[in-house]
Order: sequence, then C-alpha cells, then structure tokens
Amino acid sequence: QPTLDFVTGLPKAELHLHLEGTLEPDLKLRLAERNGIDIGQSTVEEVQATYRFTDLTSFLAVYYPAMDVLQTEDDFFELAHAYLLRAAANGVKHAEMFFDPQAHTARGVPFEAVVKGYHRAAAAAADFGVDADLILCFLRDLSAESAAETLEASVPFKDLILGVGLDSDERGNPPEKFTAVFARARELGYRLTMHCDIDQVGSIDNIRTVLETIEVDRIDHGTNIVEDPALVAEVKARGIGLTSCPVSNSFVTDDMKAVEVAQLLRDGVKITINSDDPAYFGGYVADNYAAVAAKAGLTSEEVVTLAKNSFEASWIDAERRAAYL
Ligand code: ES4
Ligand code: ZN
Repeated sequence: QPTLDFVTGLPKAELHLHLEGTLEPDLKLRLAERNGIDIGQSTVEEVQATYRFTDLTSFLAVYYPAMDVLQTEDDFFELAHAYLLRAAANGVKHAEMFFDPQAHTARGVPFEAVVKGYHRAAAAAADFGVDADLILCFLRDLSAESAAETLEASVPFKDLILGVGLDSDERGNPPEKFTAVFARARELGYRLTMHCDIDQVGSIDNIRTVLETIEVDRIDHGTNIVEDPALVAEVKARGIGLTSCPVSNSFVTDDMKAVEVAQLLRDGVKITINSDDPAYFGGYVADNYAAVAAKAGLTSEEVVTLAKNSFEASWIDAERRAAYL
C-alpha cells in the first residue's frame, strides 16, 4: 500500500482546487479581525464546530458567508499564498486554481482586487518551485447574464487567466444554461471545464452535454461517466481529463467514488486526484491520494499513473509537461 510519504513525494499537478475553499480557520479569524467583520466565532475550535457537512447544501451554506472576510487585494494574495505553500509541501509542482469572482463582486469587492491578489500569489510561487494558473469559475445558480457580465469584466485580465469553469449547485442549473457564455469564453481564448458532480439519476445527461454541446477540454468530478461505456470511450479517445476529489466526495455525496476512480484508471482514462476545498474537508492533495489508494486498494504503480495523469490532463505548456512525465 502506498504510504502518505510516498504520495507526498510524487511530483503532481493539482487541477481541481477552489481558492476560497483553502481558507483555513486561523486565517479566517485573522482577516475577520483585520477587516472588522463579526463572523460569529472567535476561536479555531468554534470555527471548526460549524463544519458539519452532510451534503452540498450544508457545505455551501457555510462556505459562501465565510468569504465576507476577504476584502482587499492583499487578503486574496495571502489566501492563495498560504494554499500554494501547503501545495508545495504536498509535492504539487503545478496548480490550476479555481476562483469565484461573483462571490466577491456581488459584495462590492472590485474584480481587479480579486484577480490581482490571486495572480500576485501565483507568480510568487515560482520562488518555491510551483507554477500556478487561475481558472475563473461562474456560479451556476446565478443567471447566465451575470456570468456573461463577469466574463466581459475578465477581458482586461485575460492574460492572467487560463480558463473558465462552472461550479456551485448543479441541481436545476444544467450546463446548457451557459452554452453561449462558454462559446464566447472559447472565442476569447480560454480553456473550458465544468463541474458535473451531482450524484443522482440524470447527471449522466449533463456529462453528455458538456462533452458534445459545450465541448469542454476537461470535466470536474464526472466519475459517474462509468454508467455509460460509450462516453468513457469518447473521453478516452479525446484525451479529456477528469478531476476527482475523494475526500470532498465523501462529505457531499457520502461516497468517495474510489470504485469509479479505480475503474477509470484501469481503463486508461486521464483520471486525476485533487482536494477541492481542503480547508473545509480536511485533506490536502496528498491526503486525497492516500485516501483513495487505501479505499480502492491501488498499487504504488497505479498511484504513480494518477500523478502522471495530473500533468497529462493539465493545461501546462507542452515543454513543461514533458519535463514531468
Ligand atoms: C464546491 Cl464541493 C463544491 N461543489 C460545487 N461547487 C463548489 N465550489 C466550491 N466547492
Ligand atoms: Zn469543485
């Protein structure tokens, strides 16, 4: 069985990570104090006591209000910098990090403060051996118009953003709601990915839509693609990566999806392991590799393939990718 030390030592890319989900309780308290915001808790233990997640709804109800403590460009810098240091300690060499601008602009924080703070941290991570990029995520429970406005607001910062994604609550917010926004994003030169994560009958249809109508370059979660062997063959043929988040899955769907990960890995799909919201679910990326390896009984060789997949499914330039494979 691969140990935590073994998986930590493997060079890897992290491709499914929400920067707002890396807000650790101590930083949350420090930013609340600095910005004069009452979050209702004053110790790390009190903050942790609010983290009782049984599904996506109970998670998002804690997750979004906590973002109030993020106000200035420096706050966003500190958040991303703290994550990137932890990622480096987990063996991450390359990170493609999601951020949710609408969660901040809706509170009056300028788009520019968010993207500049995060980008400054991404650039500074080169000093400790991590190259990092940003993926702008739209909140799918907001309107397509709001997503379109956010996309246009990103244009002056286009060179600081690698791609766009779609997160938040999938129920009632199918991918086709954002077909036009994603077509425009592709025109602007962005790479495309979308969360396909609901664990209920019918989610396979969303996977089909993101592949065939939206034509994404990657799928976030998406492990229930195993229900449809023809779609599995299609992602394999097109070289599309899937980003699974075992520890997060075990909270929001009560199932780590270890069986699905093992099957897709053995089928030769570019399946990858990631941490999603590590400060909330209590596991950085190495913990996620160790958890899924233990649950699925993966060999060390299979875990090495997962780490290689993370570079193959990444949007890193070809030269840097080759250096890791
Ligand atoms: C998320 Cl676990 C999860 N699901 C959907 N959207 C999200 N944003 C951050 N974490
Ligand atoms: Zn996610």
